[in-house]
Amino acid sequence: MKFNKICVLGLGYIGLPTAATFAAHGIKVLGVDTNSDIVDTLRRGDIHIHEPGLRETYKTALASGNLTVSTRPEEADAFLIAVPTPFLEGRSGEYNGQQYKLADMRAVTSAAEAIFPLLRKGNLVVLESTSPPRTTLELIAPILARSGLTAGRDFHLVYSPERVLPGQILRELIENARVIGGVTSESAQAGADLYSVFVKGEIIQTDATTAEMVKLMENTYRDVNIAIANEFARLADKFGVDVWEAIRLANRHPRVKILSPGPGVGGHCISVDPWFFVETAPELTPLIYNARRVNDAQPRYVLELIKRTVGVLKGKKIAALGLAYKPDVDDLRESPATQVVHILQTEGAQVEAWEPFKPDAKLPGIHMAASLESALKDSDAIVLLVRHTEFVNLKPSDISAATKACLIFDTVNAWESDAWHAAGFQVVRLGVGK
Ligand code: SAJ
Repeated sequence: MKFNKICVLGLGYIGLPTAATFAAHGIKVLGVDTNSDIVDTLRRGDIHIHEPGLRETYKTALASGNLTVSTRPEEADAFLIAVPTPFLEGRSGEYNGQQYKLADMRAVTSAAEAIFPLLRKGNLVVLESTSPPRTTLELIAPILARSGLTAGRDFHLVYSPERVLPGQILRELIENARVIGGVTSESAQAGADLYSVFVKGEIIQTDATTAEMVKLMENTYRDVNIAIANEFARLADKFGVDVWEAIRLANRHPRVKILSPGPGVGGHCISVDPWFFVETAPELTPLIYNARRVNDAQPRYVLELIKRTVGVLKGKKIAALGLAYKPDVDDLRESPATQVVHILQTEGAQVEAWEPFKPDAKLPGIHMAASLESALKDSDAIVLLVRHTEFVNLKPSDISAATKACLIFDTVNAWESDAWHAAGFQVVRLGVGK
């Protein structure tokens, strides 16, 4: 199938790079976002999100004349839905007395409702947003049927998950394998034709519900594996073992690959997606549910670790290094580091936070320092929360002049304890009971 014009609904972390990449590959793209501030920013040639290389790709796409942006969709050969599916605020489900979170599918529903009046025979519609299993068949297809056309017979309908890693989106968009799940094999083929415009990785065709499960399985697998690493850290604390050393040795086994413990699991993918399984089948998902609980409890475990050494936190000044949800990104949303800061403050500590990737961030209730030095000034203790490369590279001499603190809590195994001990610091590492 040939595509002259496509319409991408949702210009966020996935939709914008996808729209820009299609346009840079010669396809006419209308990018649509219901937020007029975002559309205004993009029309000015600016971008509203930080992702390495995106500004350049977006500028190239604009300059080519292939990319335009609007708050409303138009007729096109293909429609891509890349809108957010966050948690539903203020409501949860319950199974056997245990609460679980629910997906907010309103943006997906609105996008499908915006498409159906424009739908023509032979069109392709792709859902990319992470969604609970059977969303394509049971939510999207019925809405699009209001056009009078039937998915799989009159138009093609596909679920194709994005699987790109924030920080490397533009490269992974092109190089990763792409799963295309069609409601029919002809739909899957139409989806494969579309993505083959720029995807260099393998394009694998399957059915829509399998593709939905694949996406959720990938992130759930990672979440469960991080949960077990976090439990190993707690066990190592209890048994006087260094979990990082134990993991390194266990990973010498040819079939073992334990991930890293830390202050918790953040971002808007791994800490969210497993709930989509729990929501649709709570009776089948005790492991997935409990892994989420373990990872969500990890910021509190960090607090306990700190309290064990410091005792009462009231009035203590703490420098928190790193607020991003993971290393070397500027994304602070759903970050376990910010949760640790909030919990420390609830216990009465005065926290100065330093985030080198977003020094100007304004987070409610968090005091952002203007520099590393000002975060460290007058601090009684330092807590390292994100393994940013520039933190890993810090040497004791880089900070000893700036602080009177000699107590360091390293939650991400960034610092070689011996060197810091030699410089007069006491280092308490997460998962090191020794
Ligand atoms: N984390 C650990 N220990 C680890 C690895 C990660 O505590 O060993 C933490 C991180 O610090 C972070 C969280 O987990 O807080 C998630 O980080 P991540 O790098 O594992 O994943 P994301 O959320 O940035 O991106 C994931 C990726 N999925 C997988 O690796 C299976 C990405 O490929 C997906 O496209 C993305 O979710 C998504 O959009 O779903």
